[in-house]
Amino acid sequence: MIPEPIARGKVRELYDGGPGRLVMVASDRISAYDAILPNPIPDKGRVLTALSLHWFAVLRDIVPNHLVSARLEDLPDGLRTPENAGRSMLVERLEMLPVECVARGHLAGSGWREYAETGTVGGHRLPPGLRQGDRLPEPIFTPATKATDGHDENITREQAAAMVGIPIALAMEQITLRVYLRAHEECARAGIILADTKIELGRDDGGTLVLGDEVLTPDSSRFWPADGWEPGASPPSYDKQYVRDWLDASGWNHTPPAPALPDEVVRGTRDRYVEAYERITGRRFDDYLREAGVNEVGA
Ligand code: Q0N
Repeated sequence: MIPEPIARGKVRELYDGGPGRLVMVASDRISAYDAILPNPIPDKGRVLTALSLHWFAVLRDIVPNHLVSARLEDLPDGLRTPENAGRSMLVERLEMLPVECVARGHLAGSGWREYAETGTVGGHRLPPGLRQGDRLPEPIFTPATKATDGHDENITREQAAAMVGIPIALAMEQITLRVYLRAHEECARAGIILADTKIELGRDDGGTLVLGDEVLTPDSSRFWPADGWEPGASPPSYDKQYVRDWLDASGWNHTPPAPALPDEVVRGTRDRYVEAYERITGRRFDDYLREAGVNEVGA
């Protein structure tokens, strides 16, 4: 019997994993312009899980993480299915902080919009004359909260401190900036710019801050190819630009339901996700699939 999720995000599900544990399952659903597209991108959830596992290992000396096991054999009955191979993580149940931890090294998204209006991002005053996509003088911590409509709302460091207390707010900021700096360095070696990233932290039983959720995936971060973008325009996202370009050309007005993607766009998008994994980790995605036990036909 397949259990019901205890929480369902746009693209991931969270299940009970036994005492003190949860199971996170990453689906192949893809969102664009706030809508879930009708067709999945084959293996997208596995690519994102593989990337998270890579980053958890790379970041281990900066912050402990919630991963207990990514082996299918370790999942509880009902979740040990071929479909879940390579896309599931057994994790430690944490008390999540109510603040999304964002680090930005380039101006994009809501950071760019806020700067264009006010000259500041999350209370940080930035130099005048920056263009969309420009690198910041140094990375900044711009926390956010989930607004009631499900969107993230940027808050100041002071507002974050009022929510979690000053010591935790300072620790959160230090961890987030260290994670960004380390990952930015690793991505640069692979010819990829990490424009920004969002991490989620929680506390374990002992009160230690622990890295949760997924980390440094295309759904939580902006990855740009280091070559082939000019500041001033909207820089291409490594993975989804292909989908956005096709949706734009389709004439869809961004009101759900979104149109179905042609097979060729689905294939092209999958290729981009796999390429992102291979460039960032220096490993073959096929090897990940084999090691994760994904070889059954139709899995
Ligand atoms: C938790 N979210 C928000 C999965 C991700 N280790 C944990 N312990 C307790 N709670 C959570 C985690 C984690 N990770 C995180 N919700 C609960 C993001 N979710 C949305 C749904 O899919």
